[in-house]
Amino acid sequence: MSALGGPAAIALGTLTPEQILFLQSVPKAELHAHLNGSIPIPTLQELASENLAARASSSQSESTANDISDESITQGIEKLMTLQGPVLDKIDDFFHLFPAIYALTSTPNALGRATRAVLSFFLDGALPQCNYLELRSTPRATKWMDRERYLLSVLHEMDRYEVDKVGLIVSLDRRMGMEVVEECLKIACKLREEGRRVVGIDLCGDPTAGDMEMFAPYFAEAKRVGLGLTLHIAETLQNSAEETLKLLSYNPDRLGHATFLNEEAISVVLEKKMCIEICLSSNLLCKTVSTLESHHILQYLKAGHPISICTDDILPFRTSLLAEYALLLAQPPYGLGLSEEQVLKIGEMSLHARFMSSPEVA
Ligand code: 6MZ
Repeated sequence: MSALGGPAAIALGTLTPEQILFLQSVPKAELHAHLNGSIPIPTLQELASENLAARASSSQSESTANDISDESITQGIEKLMTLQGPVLDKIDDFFHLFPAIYALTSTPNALGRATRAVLSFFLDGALPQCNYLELRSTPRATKWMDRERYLLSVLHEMDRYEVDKVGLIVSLDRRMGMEVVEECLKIACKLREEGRRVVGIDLCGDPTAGDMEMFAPYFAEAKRVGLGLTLHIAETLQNSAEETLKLLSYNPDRLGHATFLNEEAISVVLEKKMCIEICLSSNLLCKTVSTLESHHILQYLKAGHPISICTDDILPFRTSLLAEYALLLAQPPYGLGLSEEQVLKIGEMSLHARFMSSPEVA
């Protein structure tokens, strides 16, 4: 809790103890959380100091080969530790936060520890954040592991939990080349066939990068083998209407952000009942939405359209799922002032939009 800051923490601070207990009791799913953006600060700190100590004791050439410099890691981690309130001037700044984190999760062991801490944050303790988690991550090949090993390290940590508690979404990055996309998809399908808990495919990364045409056969294949499909879409004003319609034509089950949809896109989304993964703090702090009152969540609530409240990246956004739900219940201007009944309904919608088909969630 001490790591909370920003609009969601303020909203949480305005609630009574009874209201907080109510939010904790709401059955809900976290469906949009990026692994490397969700590492709790103490774990990140541990990984950073171990990484720097290991670099200092190994030879200079080995520690810096194919990698970022010690200074960049130190500066990057320092920045992540000290982020407060409105974090970023614009969404582009957000993606520069990741190279330092990636340098700390580049071995199977470190990635496993980071995953364990993220799963524990969401699922453990007397008052877990959610009843069900779909955690997503982009398979990375490093000096110490290939992409399959990356996913196996994450899945290994998930195996500590019941199957109806957590599933893995494999993220494809918009910046990936065709060969890498193909490789990631192949591994995802293979692991799923082997009975591992890979539940879906995501498209993420810098919203201004990449050629969306290229993904067509891969998304079709993912759907064919029964994987869920969720796409980051229209996250910034720069995303063109053509690109958005192209992505919608792949028939995704869910959409990440969907902030800048035009009338035509909205009508497709409403007609096909595609669930919108809403990340309130993320949008406010990346400045893609200026105020809560102008957030697109309101139009979907009004239409009774399926949505799911999500955290996106608790590390830079200094939030939690409980704090995101506080933004629903808190009175304006700190929150949307929704009723408890509405909040319960939203929690129910998130469980309903899971990719994993399991009859009951504890
Ligand atoms: C788009 C995002 C994101 O996959 O390495 N990521 N992509 N929009 C966002 N909202 C602001 N937040 C995170 O987790 C980190 C990666 O997730 C994507 C970025 O590609 C980031 O590098 P993984 O576990």
